[in-house]
Amino acid sequence: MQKTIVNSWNEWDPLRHVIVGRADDCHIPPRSLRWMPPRDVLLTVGSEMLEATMSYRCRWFEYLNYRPLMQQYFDEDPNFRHESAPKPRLTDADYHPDYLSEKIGDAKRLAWAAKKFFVTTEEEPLFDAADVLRFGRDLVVQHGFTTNLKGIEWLRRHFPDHRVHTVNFPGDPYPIHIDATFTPLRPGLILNNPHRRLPDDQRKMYTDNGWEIVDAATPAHNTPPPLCYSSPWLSMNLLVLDPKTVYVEKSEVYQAEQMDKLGMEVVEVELRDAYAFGGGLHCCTADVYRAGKCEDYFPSLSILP
Ligand code: DAV
Repeated sequence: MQKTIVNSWNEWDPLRHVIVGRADDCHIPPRSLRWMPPRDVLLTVGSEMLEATMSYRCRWFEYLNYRPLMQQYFDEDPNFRHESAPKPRLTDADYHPDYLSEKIGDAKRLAWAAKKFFVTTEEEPLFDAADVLRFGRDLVVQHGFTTNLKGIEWLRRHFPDHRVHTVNFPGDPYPIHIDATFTPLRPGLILNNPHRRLPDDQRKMYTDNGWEIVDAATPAHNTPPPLCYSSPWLSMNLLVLDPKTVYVEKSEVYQAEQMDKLGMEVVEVELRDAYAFGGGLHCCTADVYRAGKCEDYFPSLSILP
């Protein structure tokens, strides 16, 4: 068998090797170490795989699931770098008390999100890997419930050759992970959740470099399936196979239609019954190898003023 090579710099280059999460032995609520979405834990940047700090207490041990694979990649790929972000203490000081109380309505939540007042505090660096999107030299990170500003600062210091950008999507009352909100499809094209639009003052790097941000199609469902904690916008939690081909969940007919109109070949995958285990096609996978190298998709940022 061919030896593993770890190399992936963005969300769209031709995918050759991917980790696919399994829901075997899962319990809701979680009772054991097994949980599904590898995307939430593992951040692949070039030949490095970085284990995120995570910010939910119940996910503190999740990295252990992937250690056998990490060991295998370490043995097989002489360039592979296995990294782990400092494990957080996750004491009460990490969370605003009563933030998630059911007495707080959506209007208040939206006002809090607009003010960037989230459930997590700035006690220590926190991030989930699924809050990060990779665009070659640029990393785009959502500041929200699962990633705080110290977490983003930690990433900036950890990846000194990258530009790290903080983004917010004020329309989201529960900003957890960027991958049902902002989905790059290929160089120059990003889907954005129309209920969570990127604010105008954060669009400059995209418009200056010829990137188009289009509204994603409406999900085919009004509600998530039973026991699923994500929103119906898992419709846009796509997995790009290469800049012309995309995996779309089989029941998400409007999303598939939009992909077709945008010139992408659609491959349907039935996954909705697994949403309860942590998410859609992007969530339940983690890149190991995509053909291609680190490129600069935002050259205007390199020009000094
Ligand atoms: O819209 O509920 C789900 C993202 C899961 N990784 C949402 C975000």
